[in-house]
Amino acid sequence: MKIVIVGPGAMGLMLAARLAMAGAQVSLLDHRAQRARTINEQGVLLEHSQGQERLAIPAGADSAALADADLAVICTKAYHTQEVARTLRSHLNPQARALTLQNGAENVETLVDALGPERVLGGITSEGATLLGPGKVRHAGRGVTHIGPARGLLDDYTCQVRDLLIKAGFETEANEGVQNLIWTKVVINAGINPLTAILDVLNGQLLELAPAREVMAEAVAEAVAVGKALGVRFLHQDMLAAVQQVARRTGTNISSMRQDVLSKRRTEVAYINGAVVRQGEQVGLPTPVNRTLTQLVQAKEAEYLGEAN
Ligand code: KPL
Repeated sequence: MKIVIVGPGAMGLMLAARLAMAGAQVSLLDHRAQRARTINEQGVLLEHSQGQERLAIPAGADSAALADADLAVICTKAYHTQEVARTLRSHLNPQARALTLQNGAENVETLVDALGPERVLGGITSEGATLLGPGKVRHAGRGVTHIGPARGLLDDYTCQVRDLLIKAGFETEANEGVQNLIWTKVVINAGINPLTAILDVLNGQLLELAPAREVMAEAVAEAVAVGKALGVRFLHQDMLAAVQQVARRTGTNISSMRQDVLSKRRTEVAYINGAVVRQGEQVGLPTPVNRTLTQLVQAKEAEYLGEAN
């Protein structure tokens, strides 16, 4: 299976490296040509608990690379999904499918609008990855990955992708009901990401701070209530315990939102806690804690991006 990973951020690089180490045919697609050239020249450097590997993984900025892919794995920020969906519609091989492993609540719908439900898989992962620089990533904490077809019923293709991820060393399950997966991850990110960005701490440190634990519990309770009102069946009965477990397992990781704030980049808060607020309004549930977390992260963003963002 020829795999094109769209977006060489922390997760994209870590996946590409692990897949390449397992012998998969993998390449990276970036919208920034200069960064793609750097990765092409220097390879991908993966740091992990046992040491480090440098892997030669082809990288480019030409969407034509999608024409002979069998699978496109989307790892870009959620605010790029519309643009990625348009690119996939124009360039992705018609036999190929797209798997989104992005953070955020609405990526599957955007890809389905562009490609149709039969060509889209959604997934979530709690693997921790920290971007160290262009083409450089640290695999900082093991997690679990779940994938499922947007159309609903499990099929051979989804099982093949699951087997590929397992071969690359990821604990992976294939599930039906992609919205259950996506909302499980939205709740995890809503509970961890903004607090780590606001307090400027590692994921694991949240559990050591009593006020952070309290706010996390409130944000999670609101997000779970909204998900349930939307008909979501969460992967875990006790979502707060699940969120705390992810914070523990990725304890030394810098959450993606904190990485964004530290690098003065736009964050995904509007697609995580902001999505909880929007969907809460749809189902008539108040979400004051998620609203406040969204506003606080956006206030930080405004300090470095300016009010216009
Ligand atoms: O998904 C993550 C993120 O940082 O975006 C977690 C699982 C919280 C790991 O840091």
